[in-house]
Parts: sequence; C-alpha cells; structure tokens
Amino acid sequence: MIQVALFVVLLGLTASVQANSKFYLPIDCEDIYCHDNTSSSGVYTIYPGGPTSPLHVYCDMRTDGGRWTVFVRRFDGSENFFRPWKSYKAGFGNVAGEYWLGLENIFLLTMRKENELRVDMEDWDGTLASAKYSSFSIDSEHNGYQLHLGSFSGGNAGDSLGNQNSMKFTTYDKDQDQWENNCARQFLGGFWYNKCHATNPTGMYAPNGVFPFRNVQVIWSTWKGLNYGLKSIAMKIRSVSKCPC
Ligand SMILES: [Ca+2]
Repeated sequence: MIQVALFVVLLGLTASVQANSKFYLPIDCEDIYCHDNTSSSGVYTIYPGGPTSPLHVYCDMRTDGGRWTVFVRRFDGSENFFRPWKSYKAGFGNVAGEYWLGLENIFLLTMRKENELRVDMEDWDGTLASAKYSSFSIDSEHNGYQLHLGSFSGGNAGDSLGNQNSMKFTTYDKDQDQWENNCARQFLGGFWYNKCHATNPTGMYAPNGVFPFRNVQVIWSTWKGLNYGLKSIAMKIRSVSKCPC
C-alpha cells in the first residue's frame, strides 16, 4: 500500500511539473531553444531581470547552432543610433528591426551565465563574414559597463574588437574612452571606444557602403577597412556550456 501511495504521489508531482513547464521564464534565447528546439529565429520574451521584467529580444536560432541572444542589430538604417547615455543604458529601437538591447539588460544577461560572443556581418555584395570571441561580459553601470572580452576564437572577418577590450562604454554625453576628445561624438555612435576603434557597430548607416567621412560608418576594419559601411551587422551572445536538451 505504501508503494502504491508513493507511486501516486510521484505521478502527481510529475503531472504538476509538466503543467507548470509552460509557465517557465527563460533568461535568454538559449533557454527558449532548450524548451523547444524547433523554435525559429524571431522575437521572443526573456526575463534576465526576473519575473517582473519581461524583455523582448531577437533570437538567432539558426546560425552556428543557434541559441544566440542578439543585443545589437543593424541592417537597413531605419533606427537612429546617435543617442545619449540614458538610451544606451535602457535600450532603444524595434526588436523586430534595428535595435540596441540596453547596457543594463546586457549586464544582467552576462551576469547570469558565462557567454561567448559572435558578430555576423554582410557587405553590399551579399558576402557574409563573422568573428567569434571565447567569452563576453560587462560590468555594472557603477563600473562604466566595462567590457570583458575573451580571446578571438575564429571567423573570416578577423579581430576588430580585441583592441577595445577592457574599455568602459562611451556616449556623446558620457566620455569614458581613452582619447582626449569624445570618440562617440566624433564617430557618431555609442560603444566601448578606446582611442578610438577598429569597429563601430553603432556608427552611421551608409547605404551602399559609401560615406564621405572616415571611421564613422558601421565598420569592421579587419574585414573591409576603415572606410566601408557594412550592409548589416549583429552582435549576439550565448552560454558557453551547452544546454542539456
Ligand atoms: Ca575621451
């Protein structure tokens, strides 16, 4: 009788867990993929800041095994990225289009798990390139959202971000770069600028790659040089320990 009762209790517990599983709160796109590995790329809701802070995000579920949480995406020039600190902190844009996820959200995401970084880009001939880094995290606002980047781990675009490792974030109204002037103001973005940059993902979007001023475009210089504005770029993170699914 005891065994039967135990079995019934266990059955009840299993049913309860299964019933509750549809109320799961994913921290990132990896959690969504683990919950349903047939998920396609698109907009999802994640909860890196806890159950009362839903956040819309674009998940890349296809590239290189998928599970990528995208934190910046440019591809048509529809969004203005020359914005102040408060915008870069909170995030802006449309997650179905061009957007910046927000430094506070990126901080929460990279605090929860150990992540790697992937950057995907495209030129105006439709050629694709990428760059990967073994780890990626940022500090809290108290420490200027300082960037902590691991080693370059591959990709035909080359390493254009390594020189900006350990930099704090700079916007036109908050100068934390290593230059005597303000890199964000000079190069029209908001980023982890050094003195100043070899990549400028939040820079001016230049149709056909052409823009009369050097370094201000959406560049990844080790691939296309300092004077070529890319057609698209996306920066995305995922956990380095694969989900058990
Ligand atoms: Ca400066």
